[in-house]
Amino acid sequence: MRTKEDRKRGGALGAAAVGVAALGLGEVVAAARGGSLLDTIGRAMIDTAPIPVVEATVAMSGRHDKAATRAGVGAGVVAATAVLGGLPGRIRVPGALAAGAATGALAAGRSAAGVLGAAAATGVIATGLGRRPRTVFGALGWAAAGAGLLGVAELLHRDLDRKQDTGIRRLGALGTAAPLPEDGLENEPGLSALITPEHKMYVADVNLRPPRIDPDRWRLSVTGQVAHTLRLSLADLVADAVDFDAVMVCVHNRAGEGRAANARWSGVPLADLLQHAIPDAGATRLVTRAVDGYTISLPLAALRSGELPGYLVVGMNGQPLSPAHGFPARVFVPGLYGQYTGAKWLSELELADDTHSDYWVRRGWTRELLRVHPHARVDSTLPGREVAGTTTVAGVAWAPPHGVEAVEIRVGQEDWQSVELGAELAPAAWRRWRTTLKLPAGSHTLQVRAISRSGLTQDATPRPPFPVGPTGLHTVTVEV
Ligand SMILES: Nc1nc2c(c(=O)[nH]1)N[C@H]1C(S)=C(S)[C@@H](COP(=O)(O)O)O[C@H]1N2
Ligand SMILES: [Mo]
Repeated sequence: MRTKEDRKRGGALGAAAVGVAALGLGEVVAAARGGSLLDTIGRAMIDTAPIPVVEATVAMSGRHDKAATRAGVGAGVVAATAVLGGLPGRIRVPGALAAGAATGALAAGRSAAGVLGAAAATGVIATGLGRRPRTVFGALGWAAAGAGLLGVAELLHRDLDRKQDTGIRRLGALGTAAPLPEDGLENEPGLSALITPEHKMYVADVNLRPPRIDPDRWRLSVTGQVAHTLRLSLADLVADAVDFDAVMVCVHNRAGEGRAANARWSGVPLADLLQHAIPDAGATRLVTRAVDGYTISLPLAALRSGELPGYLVVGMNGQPLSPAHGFPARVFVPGLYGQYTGAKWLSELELADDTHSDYWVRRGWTRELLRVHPHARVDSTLPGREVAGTTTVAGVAWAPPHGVEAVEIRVGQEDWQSVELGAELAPAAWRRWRTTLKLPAGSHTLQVRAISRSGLTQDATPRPPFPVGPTGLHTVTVEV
């Protein structure tokens, strides 16, 4: 005999299964319009989460923050449906409609596809909770239908991604195929590549999926307080692009982490572009605005004087930008943290005055430009190949835009000693380094620090990314 408790439990399971089905239909409906219900809800959460929550999530989830957020949102929708299913019969459907309306309101202004997805999911929940599956088989049926629909949505996204990739590939390589640069530290096992391949570059942004942009229809407008409004096509920009080598670093990159990448970028110097537009006298900031609604603004005077060497970037490592890294164009100022360096997926450059406030500034980050702190990272500690009983330590260091003057290492509390540096690609690029130590048997703590050509020594005090960027030394332990 089924007890009341059993029925309740079975009911929650059935309601959760309805949640999976709702999510599935919501995702298919949104995907048919190029969007995603989950991603829209996730983005709304990212847009509104208090800074300590954002910081904790970034610190915990590392490179998988997007997958973790999406899974968390999906679990949340299913759990919320189970809770709705537990409500007394009379208020179950009104409750579902209210929750659906709230979700639709979150999605409105963010994604029309997300709103449609929310409406479809609400319809499934409102109907499903009325005639909720009462047997395990019934629940499995709803869950299986939901899983199938999620699979269909994924296929639709893959198809859109394939079309985007084809569009990008059609553009061909950028510039002449230059041979890969070398710095003399080739063949060092475990050491980062001098130029980070695109697929190994970290991805950091507020979206769960990169926006898709049709290169043929895309135009960059230069607007606001300017004498000449410009509308530029990708071909216009590619024609004026020059190559430069620089490291991009996320402000969340703590000592030793991998949220940094060194690339050969192609871009149009912003100083040149601004000369064509002729900013009004009252304009003080260049707002880089993206299709994801994100903005980062930069001080105009420093861009025009060259003190901030900014570029409108259209290529990375000889190829157009990839979708994840901002196709078709982004702004990059070597020496500023990613969060301050300019937007990916650019839609507009707007000349504005100081009343403009950026996405992360409105959220509590400083208005001051955050400059990349000098940093050295250990990539590998391996037995020396030339002399038995030695340890070879190798890594990368950066101090953009001035360059790395020296990298030093210390064993335990011993004196700092200099290491061998690879050839410098460019002052704004990262520089590889290597040294061979003779260490007695046992366990040793190694620390490294970078010294910039502008005279800054890497700050050893451990500090978290918020509010001015992390400091502290990369510390590793080796067993000999
Ligand atoms: N449009 C847009 N641009 C953006 C962001 C974003 O969320 N949206 N994130 C910024 C941050 S915080 C960083 S660290 C860099 C990361 O660039 P990458 O993903 O190519 O490494 O992009 C910046 N540009
Ligand atoms: Mo970042």
